[in-house]
Amino acid sequence: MIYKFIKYETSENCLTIKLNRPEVLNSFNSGMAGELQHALDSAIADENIRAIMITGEGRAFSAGQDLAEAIPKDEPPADLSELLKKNYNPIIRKIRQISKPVIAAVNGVAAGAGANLALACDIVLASEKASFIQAFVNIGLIPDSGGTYFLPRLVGFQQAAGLMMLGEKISAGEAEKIGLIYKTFDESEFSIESEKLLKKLSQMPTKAIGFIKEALNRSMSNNLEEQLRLEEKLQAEAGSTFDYKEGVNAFSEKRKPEFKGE
Ligand code: LHQ
Repeated sequence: MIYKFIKYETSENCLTIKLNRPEVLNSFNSGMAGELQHALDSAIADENIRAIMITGEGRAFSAGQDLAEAIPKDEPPADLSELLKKNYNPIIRKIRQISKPVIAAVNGVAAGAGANLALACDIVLASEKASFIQAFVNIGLIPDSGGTYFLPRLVGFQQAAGLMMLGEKISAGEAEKIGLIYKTFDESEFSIESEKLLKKLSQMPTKAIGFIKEALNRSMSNNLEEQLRLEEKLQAEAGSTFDYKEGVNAFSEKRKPEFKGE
């Protein structure tokens, strides 16, 4: 597929997906949402891809829904539940279900559904120039794209309520401090560090990372007993991979492991 609104760039076992509508701060029209879904499906199917990064072209990560498309002039208002069903929810499900690590490299402002797309990813890195806004309430809406699920689980009820109800911008540094994101980098280091992490993840035991992701997903709703049983099952699967044998052999032979993702 030839993409118009995103860039799809592979290198060795890495995939970088760049949201590419910089003139409107990479806000989502239906075309971009469809292309991102297609790109994630390709990443799921391509065994060669072992780590994925989502980032933005230009000065923003994403300003969320393209408001010009959501509120067309002289036409009846769009059905917002349909927009969520068709455009955003499939993206959030795919990010959580894909058994490969997905990094959000937040290069600039991340607002509305753009912020919550980032928060659905496994590891969120940000440039010190970046910021996060639960902008929905500022236009009379509620956080969507999984925001009401991920936010309280990431930062607790109080911080989540404040962020969602007030719709104020917070800096990347503040986001790191409250546990909303993993790490912030100086602007000069951000690209290099994001690439480094993407490459590192692509060379790690991909199956184990997929199982870790499954365990994290399920820990959101499981009780301890259910989680202990899940760990038994997933550890048995991890223990039958090539990479487990390779990891143990490399340790005893005092060499660097060469994981294959198998
Ligand atoms: C935009 C946008 C934008 C179009 C900047 N759309 N053009 C789901 C389902 C259904 C319906 C509704 O929503 C959702 C989920 C959502 O995401 S709701 C939340 C939607 N997003 C927002 O409300 C954020 C709106 N944007 C902003 O508040 C600001 O642009 C931020 C704080 C992101 C950045 O501010 P600045 O750095 O000052 O940039 P700017 O405002 O000057 O924007 C630059 C250009 O980008 C500008 O166009 P222009 O032609 O004047 O240069 C904006 O109109 C355009 N743009 N966001 N979401």
